[in-house]
Amino acid sequence: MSLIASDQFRIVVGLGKSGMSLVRFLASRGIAFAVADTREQPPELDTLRRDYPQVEVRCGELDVDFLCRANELYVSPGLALATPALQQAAARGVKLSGDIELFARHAKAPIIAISGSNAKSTVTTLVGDMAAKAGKRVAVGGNLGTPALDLLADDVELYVLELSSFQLETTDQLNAEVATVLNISEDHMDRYSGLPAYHLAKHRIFRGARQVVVNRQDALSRPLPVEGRPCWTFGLNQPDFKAFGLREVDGEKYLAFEFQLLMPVRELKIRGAHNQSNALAALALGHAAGLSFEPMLEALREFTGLAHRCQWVRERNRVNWYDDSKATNVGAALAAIEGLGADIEGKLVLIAGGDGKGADFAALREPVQRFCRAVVLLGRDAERLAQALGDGVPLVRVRTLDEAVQQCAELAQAGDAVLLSPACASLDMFRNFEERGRLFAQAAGGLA
Ligand code: UMA
Ligand code: ADP
Repeated sequence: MSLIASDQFRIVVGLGKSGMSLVRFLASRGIAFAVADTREQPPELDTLRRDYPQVEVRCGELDVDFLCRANELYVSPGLALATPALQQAAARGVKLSGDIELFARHAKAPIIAISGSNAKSTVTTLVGDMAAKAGKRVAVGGNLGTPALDLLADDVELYVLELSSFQLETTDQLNAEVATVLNISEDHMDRYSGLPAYHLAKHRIFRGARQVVVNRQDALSRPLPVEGRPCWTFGLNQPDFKAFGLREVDGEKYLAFEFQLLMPVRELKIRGAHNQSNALAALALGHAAGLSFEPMLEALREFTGLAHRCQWVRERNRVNWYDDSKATNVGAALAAIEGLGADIEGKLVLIAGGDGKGADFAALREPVQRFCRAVVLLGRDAERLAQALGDGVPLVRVRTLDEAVQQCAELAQAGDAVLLSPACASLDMFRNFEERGRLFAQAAGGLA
């Protein structure tokens, strides 16, 4: 592609999975573009050079003059918009955009858009399963799995997208059929000035949404202007109109819509109160999008949960081991500790720590003291966690995950559960949360 300043020239900034989806999209439509990445060896460089050898790529420190040759930059969700070179380009009139904005401009089928601090992947997968059961040609992806632009196809009848706050920052107008922010608790505080800025980014999901789904038990999930558009709610309390919730009849708990019982909770394979909330959220989203209850309930009955989300690993000496490596923030770890802690005969031996992303761990103190026999700490923020947890529960410091597993095997008693739910990202010690979970399961599986 020639590098001529033009009002029709784009630059893709960041050559990871989403950057590569942008490359495919722009190339397939004959739009002129180049690529930039601050890394010397971005992950998709070899693929780009092989498949699109004519595309100019600039690796290393971003060059503002180069960026200003474009009229629009498509910025990776992994790069903060506050990056000085991006801000300087914006000040010189270059528009900052992203893959989801481009997706929204080109999608012809309705979009169900799902954000929130936790439960996005679980609810997105559930809604996708429900739509498939209902016979829809559905495409599922976004922050989870396939990048959004790779989902675009003429025969798709429904898009189900998991969206992160990072992706939403560069999205002006999503125009979803239904949008939700499932819950809000602190995350990514290394990228935001505080909870209000993070909340603001998440709530961009509601721009242009025709219908909204709100969590009755989390006021921060409610968009300010709901007036004039249908609003459905979910929550673990009793539902009234346009609402999904739990109802109890003769000692049996049911998932319910308004005054109608849908299905006994015990038929769910996913465990814990947080997962009942997730099932209700998925029902609300599917219902708003016009799916009927029967296939949605069938999908719920079959769903066994995603890997690394409170996933059962093994039993040894009457101790169950669970991998919740996806708990990369405090809210997720809290849900697992409270959900599992209340569900077992004994106590939890918790493995926590890693890259805390600037989070405040104070909210863990009380539930940890209530539900945990001991906490095994590892990773970069182990000491910050130790300070927040206090001395009400024994704390054991280790250097490796193998050592953590050994310690847990010694500390846990019959009836207890060992839970890896780190409340931190994994990147200080592992390639990603999947690797952390896999190595944990491997070490636990290897215990005699
Ligand atoms: N980076 C640089 N320089 C660059 C570009 C990126 O240093 O020029 C670094 C940053 O540290 C960044 C990391 O590389 O965090 C990854 O960026 P990338 O552009 O290589 O990322 P992609 O492979 O395109 O992945 C992104 C999402 N990643 C992030 O938002 C960090 C993926 O979400 C998403 O699946 C993918 O697009 C497809 O849409 C991952 C994620 O961790 C799963 N998301 C966060 C979360 O879920 O908490 C928000
Ligand atoms: P996300 O995609 O938002 O990270 P996941 O479905 O992958 O969400 O779940 C991430 C973590 O959040 C898991 O560790 C899980 O235990 C926890 N979690 C699941 N549902 C909820 C919920 N409703 N509220 C709080 N935490 C939850």
